[in-house]
Parts: sequence; C-alpha cells; structure tokens
Amino acid sequence: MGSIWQGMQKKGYSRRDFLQFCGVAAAIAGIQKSGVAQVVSAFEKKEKPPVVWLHFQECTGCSESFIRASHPIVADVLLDVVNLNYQETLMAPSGHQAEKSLMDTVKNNKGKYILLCEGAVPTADGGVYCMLHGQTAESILKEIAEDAAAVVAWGACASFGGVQAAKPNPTGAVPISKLVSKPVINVPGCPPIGDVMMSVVTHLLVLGQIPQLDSLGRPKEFYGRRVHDTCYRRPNYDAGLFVESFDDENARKGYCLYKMGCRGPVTYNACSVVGWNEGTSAPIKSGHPCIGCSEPGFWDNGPFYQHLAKFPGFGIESTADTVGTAVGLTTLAGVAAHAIVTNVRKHQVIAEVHAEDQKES
Ligand code: FSX
Ligand code: SF4
Ligand code: F3S
Repeated sequence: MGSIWQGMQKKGYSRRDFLQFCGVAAAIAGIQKSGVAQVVSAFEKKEKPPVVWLHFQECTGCSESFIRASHPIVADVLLDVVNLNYQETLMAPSGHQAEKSLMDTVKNNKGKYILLCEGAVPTADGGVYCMLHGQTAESILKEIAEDAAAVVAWGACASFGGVQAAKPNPTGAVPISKLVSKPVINVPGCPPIGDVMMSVVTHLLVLGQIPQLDSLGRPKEFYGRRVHDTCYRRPNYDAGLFVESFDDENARKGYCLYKMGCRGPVTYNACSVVGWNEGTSAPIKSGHPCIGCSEPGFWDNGPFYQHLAKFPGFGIESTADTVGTAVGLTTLAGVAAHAIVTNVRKHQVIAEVHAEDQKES
C-alpha cells in the first residue's frame, strides 16, 4: 500500500486520512472490510486504467455531481489512479491536442479503456444537432464504444434520453444503449448521485467487472429499491398524513408528499439512503416531491405536481424487474381510496407525535 500512501503524503494528507480512504474505498466498492487490501492494491496497479468521458446533449450536471462526491479523499485518489485522458470540462488541453489525446487513448488501449458518457445523442437530420470536432456525436460514440472495456451512461439523458428526448423530441435524441452494441451500465438521475457514480467507477476498477444490473441496466445495489421504501416520511404515508399544499401546516410538520405528486412509490434510486453533500439532503428531505428522475421518460410523466393514481407492489422486496414502473395520474379519488384502507389508529398516533414535537420546539 506504499505508493498510494506516499502520493497522499505529498498532497498533505495524514495517516488518518489514508486509513479513512482505505475504509471508504472498500465500502463504496461494496466490499467487506477484509477486502480493503484488494481495493488498495487495485488502486495501486502500475498500469493506470485509461478513462475517456464524452459529453453529448446535457447540462454538465453529471460532471458537477461527480466532482462533488462526498468522499473527497477517494475522489482525489481516484482521479490520480485513473488516466482520465479526455474530459472536456476538466482537462487542460483543448482543440487538436484534446482530440489527439482521445484518439491516442482509443488506438493504444483497445479493449482496456473505460468509456463514461454524459448526455443523450441526437439522431435526427444526420445527427447534426451535436457535433464534436467536426464529427457527429453519434459517429464519435460508435467509434469510441467499439473497443471500450466497459461503457457507462451517466444521468437520465445518457441512460434514457432525458429532457432532450421529451416529447416532441425535435433532435431525435436517444440513449447511449440505443447506439452501442455492448451492455451499457446506466446510472440515471438528473443528475445521478455523486457517491453512486464514484462507487460504480470504483467497482469497475477494483473488481474489474460490471456490477449486477436490473432490467433497465441500472446497478441493483443503488437502484434496487424504491425511494418510497426507504423514505423517512413513509410512516406518514402509511398513516394517511399528507401535505395538501406547499406552505401548509402539514408541510411544516414533514408529512408525506404523495398528494403533491411524489413519484417515490414508482422510482428506483438511493436518494433516501445516500443523498447529496455527505448525505445532508435529497429532494424529499428538502420538502419537494420526488419527480422520478431516475426512471425512463420522467419528463413526460407529468404534470409533476399531480399525484399518482396507484402503483404496483408495496413491499421492499419489489424491484423494477418484478413490479414494473407503471405510472398513472388521477383525481382525488385515488387518494381517498388509499385513505380508507389506512390504519386509522396509526394515523392518530403519528399525528400525536407530530403535535408533541411541535409543542417541544
Ligand atoms: Fe442530463 Fe447530465 Fe440531467 Fe444534467 O449532464 S441527467 S440534464 S442534471 O446532468 O446529462
Ligand atoms: Fe416519501 Fe414520497 Fe413515499 Fe411520501 S410518497 S413516503 S414523500 S416517497
Ligand atoms: Fe430524483 Fe426522486 Fe431522487 S427526483 S433525485 S429520484 S428523490
């Protein structure tokens, strides 16, 4: 473990930081404590795995999320141990130098480099709506993906088309998987969670294999459960305690956002568990309903503030593979039906707890 430690020392990290790095790196790669040595030695491999990161139709929120992953030491070391040979927003070279860097990586590392993609790819009118150094995004993607060891699609756009593919999809935007003839690891969300992104890269580097994926190509480890299944507001849902408008008393009490359009019950993501900014918050924690940003076609599943009619499956054992992601919208009747089957006693108990909390604060 010498060279990582030496590198970190040069950057001013302490021994404690190093030990923290070892533990966190193992944890985010989904490896038991006993696998720490495996993680660190994988990070230390003499041959740094080449990585290229392509940007297509997107807002760069995925890059922003990645570089703000909440384990800065791991992110720092990760950026040190891979050869990030091409990333338009982070790389120093530009123009011909940047192009050369991309093409050299591909030519000299056939079958070894990892391709990370951000954004959807336009296919209408010969693909002219997104061009990089005189070439269409579509032709660049196909060329670079051809010899990649693994292909990752960051965000809703690269995974499912995102906002570009929303109706009427004027540029004919499609996800990466539509144009690439090998399995693509989809890491959706608009944007995806930085720590989840880093974990996926760490998993690829450390284990040298693709993580287990669900039927939509998402790593099961992070997309295996609905936002609703781990939501801290869930007891309120079960008790039929809902926010009725954004500034009402129930909103202040932190009641369930189902009636405000929350898509948590049909959305698979780790927001309630991992969150952003060292787990500080996530949409629901900030008082806004989930808009289902990790699901295909979420921009067209609106209006966002109209609630779902019903949704399949209640148990946390449900996955996208077993229950699907059918979304329907309804009038108040759907909510009334839910309220009727709600456990009334539970409702009273939780309401009392909220009242008690308020008295204390
Ligand atoms: Fe898409 Fe990435 Fe949404 Fe943006 O760049 S997933 S528009 S937040 O972040 O591609
Ligand atoms: Fe949480 Fe939304 Fe489910 Fe309510 S409907 S419990 S706010 S995920
Ligand atoms: Fe997206 Fe819903 Fe999480 S909107 S960020 S999947 S809470």
